[in-house]
Amino acid sequence: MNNRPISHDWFQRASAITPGGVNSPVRAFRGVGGEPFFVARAEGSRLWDVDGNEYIDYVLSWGPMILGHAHPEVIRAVSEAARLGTSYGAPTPAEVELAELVREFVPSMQMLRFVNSGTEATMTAIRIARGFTGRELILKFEGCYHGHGDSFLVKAGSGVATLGLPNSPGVPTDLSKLTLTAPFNDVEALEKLFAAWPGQIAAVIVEPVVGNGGFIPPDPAFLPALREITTRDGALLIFDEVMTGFRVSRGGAQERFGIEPDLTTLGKVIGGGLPVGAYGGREEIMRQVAPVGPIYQAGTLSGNPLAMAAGLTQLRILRDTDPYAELEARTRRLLDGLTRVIGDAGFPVTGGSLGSMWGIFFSENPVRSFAEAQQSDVARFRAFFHACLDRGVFFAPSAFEAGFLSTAHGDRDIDETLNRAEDAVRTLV
Ligand code: HOZ
Repeated sequence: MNNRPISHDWFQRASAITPGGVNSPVRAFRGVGGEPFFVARAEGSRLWDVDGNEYIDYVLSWGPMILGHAHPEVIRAVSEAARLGTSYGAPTPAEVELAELVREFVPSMQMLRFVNSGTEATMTAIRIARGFTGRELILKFEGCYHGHGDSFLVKAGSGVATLGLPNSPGVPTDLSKLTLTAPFNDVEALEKLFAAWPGQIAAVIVEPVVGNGGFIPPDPAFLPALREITTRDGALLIFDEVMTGFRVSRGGAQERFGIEPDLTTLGKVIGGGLPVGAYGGREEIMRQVAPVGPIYQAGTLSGNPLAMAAGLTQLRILRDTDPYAELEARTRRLLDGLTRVIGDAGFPVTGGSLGSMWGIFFSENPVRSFAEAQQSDVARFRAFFHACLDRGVFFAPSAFEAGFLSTAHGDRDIDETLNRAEDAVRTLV
């Protein structure tokens, strides 16, 4: 904290007016101890705090900044849009253009609608699944986080896991009874739940690659089994691609693994750093949404012109430059380097990456489920996090969050990160 006195003052002031001093729990650093730094500005791969410290940023606003911070073309598009007005509450061409572009990337989203966050997208997706199937149960996986909607705060990941809160007070018991849970990557448990509740599960919702319980990839058989079981039973399959969308490949996890879900939820990247989410899927399902169908969802700021401008620009750049092979290779280099540096120092470590999403656990064995993630050495992660932060490398402040990489992260960033991590790891016991 010594080198962040101004952040400390802001944190004191923030804590007096906002719970935990932050507007989203994981940011408070409770998962790693200490106090968060307050950001002054960001550019490319770097962040600067109000004390003037510089960090190589692997949080990237928790995913959306795939082109790095303050990309000049995105900033120009947002500035130009702002001059034309910041919100109309009436349709604009940019909404149509962005929707068409999203569908080009993710063709299973035959129709889609924009909302303001991933949470709104997932809340709506299960409402649609329930309305479409006439069933009430939903099934999610332990450690997966689908935003803070009531139905999802059951054995959830992200901040819920970071703070060790199994469930949240305020969620009606009768509602949480409608949420069934199974361990990620456990097909047998899934089969058992479908056998116990035949024809009653409206949807299975999944992070196809878990990012909110730390980075946990699916076993090769897992997603195909999900598709097969849901189709057989008449339940919908919802891929929550808020983290994986435009990240693990151009068309998200569904493209990477060749599985077509019925509904998809997106967020983060499609807003280029402004608040946007989207849900969409098969046309016959989406035509149930008001005003065409009876399932209601609405939002004054949905399709906000600034967010559409940022999203359109970011996605157009991704389409035109196709940086995916390079991003993936560089992310792999970072991951291999980190696991080598930590392993060479004698600490058990495991990790993985897909596209530009990655993660490590201080664990002897590969991590396939949230229960296994919880068995990793969280105390050592905390020490590593702080040692890296003190050396100007910002990893997610929780053992249960994925990391990201942007096109602005060059080899120099990776080299610097690995040198600093090597130095940081020497401080661990
Ligand atoms: N739940 C988010 C990451 N999985 C954290 C959001 C934030 O603090 O901004």
